[in-house]
Formats: sequence, structure tokens, C-alpha cells
Amino acid sequence: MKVLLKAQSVVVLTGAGVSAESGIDTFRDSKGSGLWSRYNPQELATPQAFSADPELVWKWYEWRRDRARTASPNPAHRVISSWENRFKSFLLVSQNVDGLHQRAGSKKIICLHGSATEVRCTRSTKVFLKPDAFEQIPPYCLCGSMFRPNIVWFGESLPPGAMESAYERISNCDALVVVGTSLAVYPAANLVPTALQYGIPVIEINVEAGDFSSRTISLLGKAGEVLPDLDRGLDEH
Ligand code: BJW
Repeated sequence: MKVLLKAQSVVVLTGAGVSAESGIDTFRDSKGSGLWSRYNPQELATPQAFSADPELVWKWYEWRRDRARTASPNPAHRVISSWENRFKSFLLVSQNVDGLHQRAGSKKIICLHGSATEVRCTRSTKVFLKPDAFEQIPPYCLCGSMFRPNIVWFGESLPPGAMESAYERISNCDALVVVGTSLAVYPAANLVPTALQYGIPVIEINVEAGDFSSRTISLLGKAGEVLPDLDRGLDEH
């Protein structure tokens, strides 16, 4: 892959599809088998839903946190982590909250949608690391206020500076590699048309073509197979 062979500065944007081969559900796909086809996001992933029924929302997150805990990083996570050493400048921008990139060793990472291993006090907004299960649902902070997952729900702002840093690095990179995302959720989805506007080559790895595929280098296939192939190709040159 010529674009990556010449690249000094690379940004990777990932979504739920990068963890699919680790057994983590995606949110949506054209076959209607993602998480949102079984659960209504308005009932679960909004601040309003949490206020109305914190126990229901927490039960859903405890189930998902458990699935993430028992899953292992796959070859796609491992290749992305190794690219921190391959390219002179590297940044991973992830929409995922499952922690599998970090467990594969990724350190240069911006988490746009928070982290399922963290909780936040609803009064002080202080963040605590809590990877293991809670004994009681909903869980409470020592101050007596309820904890919530440290995740960005619909209608909430992304972590301060996260999109700004991503835009800044993308506008200066030699290639953007987009892995396993439907690009259906904003503002993360805007990163791809922005890169295209700047004339930056975009390599897209997905099991199916998406809205931007006619303007990207679209590699159709599973991330856990395509990324190791791509990586081996770089080794051979
Ligand atoms: C594989 C594979 C394999 C499978 N290998 N590939 C502008 C226009 C319209 C709406 C908005 C807008 N700006 C903001 C909004 C509102 C909203 C939004 O985007 N709504 C859309 C639904 C239209 N955005 C927000 O509310 C954001 N906040 C915000 O913008 O604040 C300011 C504001 C608010 C309101 C109005 C205006 C401004 C916050 C977004 C937070 C997203 N949070 C979630 C849920 C968190 C809860 C949780 O995780 O429990 O984050 S949504 C969910 O989608 C999750 C994901 O990170 C995100 C992205 O999904 P992703 O990763 O792309 O997964 P999928 O399932 O969609 O795709 C998987 C892909 O993998 C598919 O393509 C498969 O083909 C592929 N695949 N197997 C490779 N093996």
C-alpha cells in the first residue's frame, strides 16, 4: 500500500467493528444485527433515560462492561497498537468504550466517547476507574450521589478538546485509516469528509461499503484479517 509506505504521520479512526472479532456487539449494520436493533438508544443511551430509570441503564452497562472485560484484543487491535512504533507520528482516535485498544497496548489514543471502565460521580463529576462489576446496582459514590458510566450519551458533549485535537492531527497527517465504523454518529463522522476536503488519502477498512467509500481507498473485509495483511505488506518493503 503505497500511501502507507510513504506516510510519516498516520491517524487511525476506529469504531465498534474493530472489536467485532473479539465478540463485542456493533451498534448498527445493514443487516440490522447491531445493538440498536435490539435496544432502543433513546431508552438507554441518553441522560434523560438515565434520569428516568438509572437501574435499567446500569443493568445494560453492567452487561456490556462484563462482555468487554471477558473479551480479548484481536489482531486488528494489536496491529494498530504496533503502529505507534512504525510511523514517526501516530494517533488513534477511537469511538469505542470497551478498553480493548488500551489492553492491546495503545497509548497514543483519544477516546471520543469515554470509557466503560470508568464511572463518574453525578454530583462532583469526579471520574473513578472501576473495571470490575459493582455489587449493587445502581452504584453510589461515597458522597452519597449516584455514579454514572463515564460515557458520552446522545445529546452530550464530547470530552473537552478531543475533537479539536483530532482535527488538528488529521489536517496535518499523510493518511487517515478508518476501521470498522458506520460513520453514522456525529461529530466523529465529520473527521472523514474533513480529511477528504484537505486532500488527505483515506483508507477505509470495513466488511461493507459506506457513504464515503467511492472517495476512499476501500478495503472490504474483516479488520482482524485486513489490518495484519496490510501490516505484513509494509514489512515486505
Ligand atoms: C466491521 C466488522 C469487522 C462490523 N471488521 N468492520 C449532526 C447531524 C445529525 C445529528 C447530530 C449531529 N451532531 C450531533 C448529532 C446528534 C448525535 C448523533 O450523531 N446522532 C446520530 C445518530 C445522527 N450526536 C451526539 O449526540 C453527540 N454529541 C454531540 O454532538 O453533542 C453536541 C450536540 C448534541 C445534540 C445536537 C447537536 C450537537 C454524542 C454522540 C455520542 C455517541 N455515543 C454512542 C453510545 C455511547 C453509549 C454506549 O456505548 O453505550 O457511541 S452511539 C454509538 O455509536 C457509540 C459508538 O461509539 C457510535 C459510533 O458507532 P460505530 O462505532 O460507528 O459502530 P456501528 O455499529 O455504527 O458501525 C460498525 C461498523 O463496523 C459497521 O460499518 C460494520 O459494517 C463494521 N464492521 N464487523 C470491520 N469484523
